[in-house]
Amino acid sequence: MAQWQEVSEKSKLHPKPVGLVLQYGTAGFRTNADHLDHVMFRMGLLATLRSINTKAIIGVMVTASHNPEEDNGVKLIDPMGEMLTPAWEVYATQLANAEQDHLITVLKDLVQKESIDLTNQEAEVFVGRDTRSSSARLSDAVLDGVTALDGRSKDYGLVTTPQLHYMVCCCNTRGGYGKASVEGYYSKLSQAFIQLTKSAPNRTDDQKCLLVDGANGIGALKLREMEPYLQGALKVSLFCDGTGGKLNHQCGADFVKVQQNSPKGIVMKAGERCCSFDGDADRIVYYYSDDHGRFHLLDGDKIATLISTFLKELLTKAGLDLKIAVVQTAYANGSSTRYLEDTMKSLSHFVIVRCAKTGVKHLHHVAQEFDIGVYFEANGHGTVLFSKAAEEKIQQLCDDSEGERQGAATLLKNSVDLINQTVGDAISDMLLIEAILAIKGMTVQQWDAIYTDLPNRQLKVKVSDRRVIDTKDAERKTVSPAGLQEAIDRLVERHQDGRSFVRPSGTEDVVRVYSEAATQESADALGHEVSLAVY
Ligand code: NG1
Ligand code: ZN
Repeated sequence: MAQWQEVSEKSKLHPKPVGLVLQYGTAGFRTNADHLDHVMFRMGLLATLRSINTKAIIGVMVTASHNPEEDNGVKLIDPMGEMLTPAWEVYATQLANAEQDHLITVLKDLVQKESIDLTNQEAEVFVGRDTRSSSARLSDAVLDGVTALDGRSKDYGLVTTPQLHYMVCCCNTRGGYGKASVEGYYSKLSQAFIQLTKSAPNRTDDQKCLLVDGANGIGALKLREMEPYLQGALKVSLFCDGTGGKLNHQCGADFVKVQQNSPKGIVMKAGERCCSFDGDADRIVYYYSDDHGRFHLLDGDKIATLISTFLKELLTKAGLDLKIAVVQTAYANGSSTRYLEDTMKSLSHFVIVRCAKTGVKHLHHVAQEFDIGVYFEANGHGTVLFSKAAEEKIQQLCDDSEGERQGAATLLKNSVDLINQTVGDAISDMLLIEAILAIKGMTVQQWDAIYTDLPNRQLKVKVSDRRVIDTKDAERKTVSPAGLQEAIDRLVERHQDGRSFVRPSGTEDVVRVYSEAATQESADALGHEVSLAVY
């Protein structure tokens, strides 16, 4: 078939380095940008086949999120704006690793296995990219892949990852989710935010100010673009906006979370609200400095607690009997889980708490089981999902009720509109948090005081082959190598409130070690001891 010939010819322009093996990890492929040209071309091919297979638009985002500027990566987006289905991750890995002269065979196998009819089938792929210097040429390689299989493509250029997820969802729902343009995204979110914060009339200008660390990346660019749409309802003071510093270097959500410190060079006044995005703006963490200059982090767990409490209170006021769950990972601070499971129950704010494997695709999947699923990784990656039935009930109550019930239903409706349900979104999450704080008249300190985090530590250990570590129970326990779990158990026992687990990273060639305990010294010691047991 002529088509295969063309693919074969074009693929020679994007040659695979012989012997290079990459895995579709926690969030797609990620490595040094110099090794990714062939992967991008092939992901263009894969997205085109997926588009034919699902009869829908598929997204390809070129980004390596919080990794250093020198790295790059690619994330694929399925029809409803969710992450690529795991079965196709396997194809993605096979395609990325096929040696040059084997590529067509692997493609034909895929076409046969998925019964894809290549004749007269329309395919469309949306492509977006972050601000890395390598992203433009790599997204061109994706577009080449789409063209090689006669697919149509739309290049959205510089967008945040969640913006591209939004575009894919909007188009595949024929506008049901919003208008598929960055302007459509800004308008939808801004309108919802303005409506929500109208319910907080006593909010002062001081409370409207927020310091935002844009990680020197795409989030900074896009937030600046969005500002006029917010019509002064939120005043943003943007730093690490890409004009001076390097992407993710000593700034951004990952730096702040892992270092448990503010971005380098930022001056924070006591009590001032600050937040950091990551390199593709799908993560956010908040923080502030207290009167003694001590740094306080409000991570994904604190965000999930704030949002779920807010939604639960509104459901109670609206008299809506909807099941709400909070989905966390093993990295969730023990205090947050205890608060959600015990304290909220004692306050009659019952929420279901579940633990999923690391990676938002796993949390997203679990959250879909409930009427309302609030999911966040501790690192600040997360969102809220509403079932169709839940959205309909909320809408109906807005139309049919009055007084306090209608007020609560309207706030719920505006929250639904403000939330990017396709994936974690730093801009959307930031606006939701700002609206909740305004409506509740809450300072960042009061939010922080909901519960006190257990001191914790995250470490990385380099081993020769991280895949020898296998885990179970949502990664909270190891099953191999033999004896490791017993060793961890013995170490944990020696520390008050101790908890620790290890797992192979899906984005870096390391084993991650997490530890928490009653004091920072104890959490650090436990982390160190467990690292030695892994090594
Ligand atoms: P890995 O490298 O698999 O731990 C990291 C984050 C994940 C997720 C992905 C994708 C931690 C401990 N892990 O995964 O939560 O966000 O990157 O960006 O933060
Ligand atoms: Zn990210």
